[in-house]
Amino acid sequence: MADTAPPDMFSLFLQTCRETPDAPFLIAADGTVTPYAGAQARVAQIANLFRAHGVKPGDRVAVHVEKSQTALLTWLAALQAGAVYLPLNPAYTTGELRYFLGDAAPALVVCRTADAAPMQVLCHELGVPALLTLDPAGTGGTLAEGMAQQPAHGDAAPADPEGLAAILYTSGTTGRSKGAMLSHSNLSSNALTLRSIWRFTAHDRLLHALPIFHTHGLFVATNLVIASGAAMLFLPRFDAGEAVRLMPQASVMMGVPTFYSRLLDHPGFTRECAAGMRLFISGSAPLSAETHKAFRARTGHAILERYGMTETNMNTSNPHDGERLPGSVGHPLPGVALRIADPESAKPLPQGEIGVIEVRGPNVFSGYWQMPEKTAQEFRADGFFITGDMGFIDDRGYVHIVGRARDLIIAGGLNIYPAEVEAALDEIPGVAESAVIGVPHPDLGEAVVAVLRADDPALDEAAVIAALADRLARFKQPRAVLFVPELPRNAMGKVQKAALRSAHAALFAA
Ligand code: MCA
Ligand code: AMP
Repeated sequence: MADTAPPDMFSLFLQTCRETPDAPFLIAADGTVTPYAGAQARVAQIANLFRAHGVKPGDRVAVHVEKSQTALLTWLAALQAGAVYLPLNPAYTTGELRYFLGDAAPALVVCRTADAAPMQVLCHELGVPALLTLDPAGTGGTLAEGMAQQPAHGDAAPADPEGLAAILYTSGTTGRSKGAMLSHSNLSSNALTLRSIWRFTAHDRLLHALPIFHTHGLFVATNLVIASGAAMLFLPRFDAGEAVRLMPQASVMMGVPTFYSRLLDHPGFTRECAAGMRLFISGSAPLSAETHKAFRARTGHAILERYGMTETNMNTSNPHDGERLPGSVGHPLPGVALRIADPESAKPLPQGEIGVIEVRGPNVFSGYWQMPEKTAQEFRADGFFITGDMGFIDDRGYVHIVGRARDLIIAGGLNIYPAEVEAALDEIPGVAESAVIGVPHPDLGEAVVAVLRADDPALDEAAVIAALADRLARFKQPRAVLFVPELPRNAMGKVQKAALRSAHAALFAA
């Protein structure tokens, strides 16, 4: 933990820029280096452009673009302008965006150049006053052109460390997605804690292949690199071949479990390839003990698994120096209180018993955007946040996650709530009822499967997938659609998802 009160996120960036302006910050796949001073200049240009488009402190800035260096710098530019950053998965459809933009009411949207026309219509409909565009490379579009006309310096809006820095939307088990409100100090305290426990220094080079619209790639990876004055080998997406090619230039990698299983499937991923690395970190979904062991056998490295949530940033981590236990997410971070409680009575449970994981600390968000009742439901009276993950603490203090109290599927590190997919399926003509489950998948960990009762015999899998195209981002769409005469129900009439999961557990068996 930081010795003093955590700073605001932009001060953390400025401090590194001041101390090591010439140190590399972003390194592209072709080797081009952007030093901290260069990034600072580009950030100031973008912040000035945002201001020229009317962005004021406290306004939301929504960004729905492909990963690029410029896209990443919009995060820091929003901070410089005193705005609240709202990153959105580029896979979201217009329907999904309408909700997020309507709810967050941003002052400015940055979208892909190719989406300019439909986004203009949407912004008009929702009363969003300003729109900028950015191409996938981050070098074209009105944002790239406009920033070039702006001065490469400028003041930062005064920031309150307890003020809002970002809103990240998470889906819900029922109803509407919720915007998790994250303060500067939520983010900076977590970055400083991780810097210390993972021993990050200015010598580190992080292989960054994660998306930048989530906590993992944006906050855990980027904020930690900035807080350490380290560099990132910044790749547009994860590709095992590219990771193998660039790994000899890196010292650390962060990934979801799929990254590690895909690396193990790559013939070029050898002990020599990983010899210069000091640390591999995994999170966002369970890393199987088999992958952990196979990775260690191949490379000699024990992957360090940690556990977090959008609402809480990082909560636990396996030790840097002690034993990294396969199948466990390690110990609570310094400054984070973690307990296991009975989900119904909320009573803390004795060590070793399984219950819901609850956390409290400087990392935990302040609540959901404009949803005070929802926020109140998910906190205990003493300030602990109810994660919805089920787990226990073993006799050595390691936390183990054994399941989820929420009906949630995690595919390739992305969360999918069955209720949202079921609602979209039920709207399709010919679907009488639906149940959506997650089943084991060799590449993604879990995959989405829809089980349907249809009242139109002509309805088939292709028609169902086609009908979902405009409603749900592709990663939420089922990988298989199964038709059944009846859904299994219990005496209360509730669909028995556990029975469906076990009946179809081998659907994607390798
Ligand atoms: C892509 N597709 C997916 C996923 N990703 N389907 C299900 N689950 C996914 N995760 C679909 C595409 O729509 C496409 O469909 C097909 O799969 C191939 O797409 P492609 O882009 O080639 O996939 P990929 O590049 O191989 O991506 C898979 C991936 C990626 C590398 C696992 O999804 C990824 O980088 N995931 C990381 C997510 C992440 O950062 N999560 C952190 C959340 P089609 O071909 O049919 O059109 S933050 C968090 O959870 C907390 C805080 C924490 O603890 O970190
Ligand atoms: P998100 O809502 O995208 O922030 O996802 C957070 C969820 O991801 C957590 O509530 C957990 O269910 C899951 N998660 C994150 N890290 C791990 C991990 N190391 N092991 C198991 N589940 C994890």
